[in-house]
Amino acid sequence: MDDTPVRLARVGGIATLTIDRPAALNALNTAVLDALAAHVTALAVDPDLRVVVLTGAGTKSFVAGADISEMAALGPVGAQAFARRGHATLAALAGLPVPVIAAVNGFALGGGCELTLACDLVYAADTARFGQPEVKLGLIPGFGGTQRLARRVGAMRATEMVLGGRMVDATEAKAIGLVLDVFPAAELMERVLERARGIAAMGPLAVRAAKAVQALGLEAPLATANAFERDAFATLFDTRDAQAGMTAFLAKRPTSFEGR
Ligand code: CO8
Repeated sequence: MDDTPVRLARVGGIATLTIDRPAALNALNTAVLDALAAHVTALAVDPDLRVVVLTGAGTKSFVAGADISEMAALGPVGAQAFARRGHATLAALAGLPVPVIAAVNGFALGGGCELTLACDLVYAADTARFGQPEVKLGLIPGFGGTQRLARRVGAMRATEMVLGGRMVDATEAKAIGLVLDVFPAAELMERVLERARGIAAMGPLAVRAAKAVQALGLEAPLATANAFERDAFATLFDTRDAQAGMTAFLAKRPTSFEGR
């Protein structure tokens, strides 16, 4: 039996990673973080990869946070190492060259909410609930939640979530920009895969360039960011995909991209 805590399924260019520890509501322990990191490292250098979808096993939880039983035994030195492991894994996930989509099938709490924040697109089941409840444990978010949450939903809403530990349901999560769309739980994966297939059908070099330019640009002054865009735009004209895409448009026929 395959007992890895993170399963990888590949259909064409779409890789689905499923965090599979349902007995602990898919909580992130060292084994899960290491398995996730190993998959991400391999996917990062896969030229045929188009989209990554991330979800949790079962119907109740996406990820209910960092593993509290593992954390309870840590002192500051161990906690520093655990936080570094989490930060490195989430940074590698966020830094994948293709879009990463979270399909949030239930609780996304603490490190689970932070995991969604490292994804480019977040879709949720109507049963999903989000929160940063670390303050209830006498802690603060340790996998980037104090930083990425404010960048995604704005500082004041993030402050309320991080300081108050209140959970938000899927409808509120959509209203505040934590989630892009909410689907009936039974339809979540199919609807997310539909979106993933839509992106996977686009020019893959263009999709990668758009993600990279936007991510870099958001960290840079606007003039620098626009310069990144101009260069990436121009470089794409040297690809067969761009030539094929524009030629096909003018000939009024569909294109299939080669990724070259
Ligand atoms: N860690 C470990 N085990 C967990 C976790 C978790 N985060 N969440 C749930 N479980 C386990 C429960 O202990 C339980 O195990 P068992 O059956 O052996 O008793 C099983 O999963 C089922 O959980 P419940 O019985 O509690 O299920 P309920 O439906 O009653 O409640 C909840 C569901 C509301 C999700 C509840 O389980 C809960 O509150 N979980 C904890 C949520 C939480 O506080 N998450 C944040 C953790 S802290 C964090 O993520 C910090 C991230 C950065 C760390 C940086 C490192 C230094």
